[in-house]
Amino acid sequence: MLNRPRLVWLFAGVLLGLATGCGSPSSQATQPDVTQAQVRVPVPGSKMTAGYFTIHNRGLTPLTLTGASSPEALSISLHTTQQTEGTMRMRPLGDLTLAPDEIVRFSPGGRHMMISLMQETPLTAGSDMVINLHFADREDLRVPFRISAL
Ligand SMILES: [Cu+2]
Repeated sequence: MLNRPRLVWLFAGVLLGLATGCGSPSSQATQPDVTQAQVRVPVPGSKMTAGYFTIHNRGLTPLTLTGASSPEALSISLHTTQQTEGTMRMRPLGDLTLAPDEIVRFSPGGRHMMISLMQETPLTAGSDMVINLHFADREDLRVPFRISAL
């Protein structure tokens, strides 16, 4: 019996990989796709900044993002932003589970990473900061975040 739906699914996955311009080898097809990874240039003198990215669960099972860390940061927290009585408030996001093929965006005014930097290292626009994303169900993902004047 021909297993046509599975063939179509695999083919779609290949097309998706091409469309997103992902250079990873096809053996890594289930690796989460992280794009638009950016860290805001900190205000001069500040050790706090924010990071944003888009994550796509390309696997066939749920993916749970539990946190992030960096050799250049004392701590990184995942936050969400909620409007309460006209005020924007940040709250811890907690574990974030993505269904297969789900895409979640961290963007200014919404979900973000709160980054407490190790020291007042000048993070220059255009350079990269490595951030490791942690998951409940797979090994860490090492992502270069572009330092940007967002
Ligand atoms: Cu925050």
